[in-house]
Amino acid sequence: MARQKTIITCAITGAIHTPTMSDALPYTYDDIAKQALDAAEAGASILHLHARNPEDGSPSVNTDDFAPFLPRIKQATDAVVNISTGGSLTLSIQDRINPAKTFSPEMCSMNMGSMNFSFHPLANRYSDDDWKFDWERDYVKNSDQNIFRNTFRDIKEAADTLAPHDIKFEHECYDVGHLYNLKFCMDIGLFKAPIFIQFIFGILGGIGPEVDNLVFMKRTADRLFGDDYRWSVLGAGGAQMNLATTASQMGGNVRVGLEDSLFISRGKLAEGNAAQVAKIRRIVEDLGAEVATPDEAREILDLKG
Ligand code: KMH
Ligand code: ZN
Repeated sequence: MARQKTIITCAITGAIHTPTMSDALPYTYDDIAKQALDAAEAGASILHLHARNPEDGSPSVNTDDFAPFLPRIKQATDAVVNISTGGSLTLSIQDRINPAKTFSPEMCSMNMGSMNFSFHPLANRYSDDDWKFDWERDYVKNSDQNIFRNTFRDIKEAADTLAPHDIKFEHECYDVGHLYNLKFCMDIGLFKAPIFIQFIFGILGGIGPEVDNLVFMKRTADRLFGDDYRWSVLGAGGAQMNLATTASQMGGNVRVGLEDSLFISRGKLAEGNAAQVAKIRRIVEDLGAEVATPDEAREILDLKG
């Protein structure tokens, strides 16, 4: 059987990193649009999008902060638009799903469990100047702001509200328990096959970025979902490229982008999203696989198109 092509998703800006961490992180409307188009041109067939407040780069779920760049992206590329429902950690599920509800994209994220959630400052530290943080202030005193809440009620609210829009979910699974949550939700009829799972490694609070863990997550998903799922891998931080490479060799799809990692190689910041897409595309193709076009991604993932 011919090997299925590899879908590259690019997550352009996210909500975890701050503009103080890298000059390349886009947060104005123009920059988000430009980097999204460059990423599509470089080979990304899916663009996973968050909005930010253009003044200070803080995460935004305000539809007024999506409206200036979404139509520009849709006009200038046929890449699949995927809108985040992750928003930021302190927001309610209603606020988080509002952009997807308003713009009804082909895809949106669906986070599959509650957890502690942060960028891993130690795993991504290459010099003493990197990623300074204050354990007492950032993690102990502000620990309520490190909880990413995705209870079953939240998941149901998101699924029920978005159901009429026929949006394909990118099921974000940050640990093996989230696969079991997803299976449970399928068993009770909340989500229907075929599903698309994003295996996520390297978030502080989730499963670590070791290849063993990728094999374990894949084996678990095979057991739980059989042929009813497609999958992709996202390594947060410095593990991004090696996990994406391994995933593509295992027959999976890949996600890169500055939402997930600011680096292009060990300790070196990426100049932009397109550089990461070009790098993983080169690796995927050098190792003998083919990259999917947006329409091929639509077919593989059974999108509304
Ligand atoms: N902002 C987050 C806490 C998603 O796009 O759905 C995680 C997140 C994932 O945003
Ligand atoms: Zn996201």
